[in-house]
Amino acid sequence: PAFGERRAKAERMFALMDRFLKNDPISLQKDILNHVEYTVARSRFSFDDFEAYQGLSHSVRDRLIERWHDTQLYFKRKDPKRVYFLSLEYLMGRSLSNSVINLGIRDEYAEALSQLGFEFEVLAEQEGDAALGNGGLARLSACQMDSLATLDYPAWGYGLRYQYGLFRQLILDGFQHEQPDYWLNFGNPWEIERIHVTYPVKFYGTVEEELLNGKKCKVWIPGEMVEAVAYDNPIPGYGTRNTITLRLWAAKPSDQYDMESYNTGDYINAVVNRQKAETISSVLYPDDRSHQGKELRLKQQYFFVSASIQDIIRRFKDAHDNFDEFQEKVALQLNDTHPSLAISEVMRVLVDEENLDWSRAWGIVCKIFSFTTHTVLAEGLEKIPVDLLGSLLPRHLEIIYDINFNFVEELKKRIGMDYNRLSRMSIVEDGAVKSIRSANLSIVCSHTVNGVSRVHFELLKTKLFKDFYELWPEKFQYKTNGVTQRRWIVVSNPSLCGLISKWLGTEAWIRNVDLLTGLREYAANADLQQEWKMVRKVNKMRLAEYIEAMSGLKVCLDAMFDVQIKRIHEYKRQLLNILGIIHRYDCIKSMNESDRRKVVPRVCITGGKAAPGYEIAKKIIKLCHAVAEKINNDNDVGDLLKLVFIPDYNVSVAELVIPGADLSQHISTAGHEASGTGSMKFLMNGSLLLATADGSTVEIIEEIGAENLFLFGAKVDEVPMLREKGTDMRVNLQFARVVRMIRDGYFGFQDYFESLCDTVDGGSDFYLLGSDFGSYLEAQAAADKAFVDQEKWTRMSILSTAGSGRFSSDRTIQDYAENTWGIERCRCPF
Ligand code: B1N
Repeated sequence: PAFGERRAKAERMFALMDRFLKNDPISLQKDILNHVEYTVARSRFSFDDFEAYQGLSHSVRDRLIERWHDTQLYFKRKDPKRVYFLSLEYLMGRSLSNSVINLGIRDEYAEALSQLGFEFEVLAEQEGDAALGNGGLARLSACQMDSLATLDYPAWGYGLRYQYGLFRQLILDGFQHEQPDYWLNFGNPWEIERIHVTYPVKFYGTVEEELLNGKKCKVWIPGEMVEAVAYDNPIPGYGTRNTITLRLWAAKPSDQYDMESYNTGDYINAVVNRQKAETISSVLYPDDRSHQGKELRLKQQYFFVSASIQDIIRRFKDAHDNFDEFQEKVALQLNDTHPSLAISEVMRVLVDEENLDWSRAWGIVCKIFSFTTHTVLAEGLEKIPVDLLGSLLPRHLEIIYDINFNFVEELKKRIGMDYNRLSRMSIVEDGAVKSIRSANLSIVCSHTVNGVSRVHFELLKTKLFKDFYELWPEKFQYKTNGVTQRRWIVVSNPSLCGLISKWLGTEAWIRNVDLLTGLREYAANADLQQEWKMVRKVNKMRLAEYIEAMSGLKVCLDAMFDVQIKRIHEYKRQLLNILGIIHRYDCIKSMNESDRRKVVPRVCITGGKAAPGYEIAKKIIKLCHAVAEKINNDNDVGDLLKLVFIPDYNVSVAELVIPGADLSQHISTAGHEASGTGSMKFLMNGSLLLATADGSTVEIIEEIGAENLFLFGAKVDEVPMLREKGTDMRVNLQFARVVRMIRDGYFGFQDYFESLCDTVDGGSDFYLLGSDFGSYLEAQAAADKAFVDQEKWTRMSILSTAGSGRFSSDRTIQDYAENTWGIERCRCPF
């Protein structure tokens, strides 16, 4: 009865609270000014753009909170199966525009602001860029959160609230310098601090055996304890009231633990030591590939996993009094192996704290975890040194050993005493440094393992996880990545968004992106083509203004804007791009006047961060600047060729650059890019792709047709043979010549570039720049030729956007929901 009453009261409250905040321009103005006066504490009669942005974002925050509360209450009442997405990285970028668009009140805000004498876009520019991640993997998490909310799935994201996001890239004299990104300095209106949602997280110590009710059990006596505090970031869906939670954990000193040290009299040192707890969530690791077995990184992983698992189990226990239904209510998604300690943590909690039998706990674990791998090469897989794990998490190491023991015993029954295979598949690697193979742990304990594109899936089956695939073929799937059209068209390219809606006669594609195929029938329509070109021109203008403001370089709008922006990696072959540019320069220099008139002018735009310790990547950045210096100051070349490096590439920069690209490059050595998601954003925005048959490009070709992009280079299965063969510089004369120009000091810094040239010269060209160079130049020439025929180019551009629907994260998420997590939509009705 008490429950019935509470519920009746809650329903009455709901009726009262419905649309509590009004969204007409007058109400919005009042709220903004209220926040300026009372939250920001500036006079409502005198405030600048940044303060206006603060007032504005707090008024948006209020509206987010209202829907978020309603959604969370609704989920609680319905108690559906939930998915918990565990990721160590999220690249959210800015939130303001995205939020008001998803809330459906962008125009109301714009009007309210203009009456106050402000422009929405100008205020939106005031926001910093939330960069709690490195690159593709982290932006994928952010896109998937948007889709989970929009598709009404009952989902939670969990991660770490780093105080320092990805470093800021400063370019001095062409060299990259890293600066700390203390992003919280200016306040963060998009998070809600939950001072009462905290959990203790334990480290170090010993494991002891105790008798409990005549039963032997293990007790972990930890040596250190810190507190995890929740910060909730509401994620609004588009065209729905649903607003889900991205819960990020921050480390704080624990009150319970170190009372002792206060009694020793050394008060100051005791406080200083306490404060060290916060270092756990202080800084994001900026290397997106190399795993260095660092203790702090392992601590970060366990810290966020432990807090999340405690939170998930607490939520489950609020509504259930035993674990029978756990697997019907909980799905846990591992975003790569970074959160794989969640597996041993769930086992530990169920066995040691909830007193379940090992076999019952194991039965549950095997039904709740699924694992996405983003890795292509065996060397890229994460390993945890056993010594490190044993000292930091002694009980977890035991549990992992037990899991492995059972697994290997089972395996012996299935495959016999094939020692090589047994040792390859073991979770424990007995090498020079004994270590835990996180991927093997994740595969053994997950019901589903997926790659992120079809090509990637093939590589998993035949190479990376061949042994496991042969054992459990039914476990393996692929879910081709996707990106959200809300962020990558609606927010970042409003003019294209309007144009698409006009020609489709509906805005429904923003929730149902398959409708974009409707553009195909107008691809050759002269009116659409005209408008399409206008929109593209406006976006190029925006980009050109940015380039000029940043570097002083004036670029010509009629030139082809050719863009490659992404993290700098040898396998992504930014060097191939630069060598191609040198070749183009060299050709122009040797041309006579009449030939020059036939050259299609280009503005080559590159950008991206190099991991701080990645020397070769840093040299690529310097080379790009050295070549730009030479070309851009050569009056003889003028507007025929320009090269720009855009510093500090991040999500907000991407939103500006991508809509302005005519051509974009995705030119990794085949078999190295698990998926690639940048290409999808360019595709949506009508940029043509110049690409290798790697990652998701292979599927893009199927959607838009090979005739609508510029494909080149070796295929995945040709790579090993070509590597064997090596590049013969005596045959490959064009390639030899451009490398020689660098070696000879044509761009200065001769000694500095030597080791960079060594990576592609002669026998050591691992990423096959030499063998792909010829076909790369041909593809570039084909792009030039197509660009001259603007009618053809525009048709290809329209067909690119029209064929981009399959690469929406909405499609990816629906596939995960139906085929991996087994969850259903739960739409808040208010
Ligand atoms: O994940 C993206 C893919 O589209 C890219 O092809 C892939 O390279 C990228 C360790 C990574 N793989 N591995 C990482 C990130 C951070 C880190 O600490 C590895 N990122 C990718 C999305 O599927």
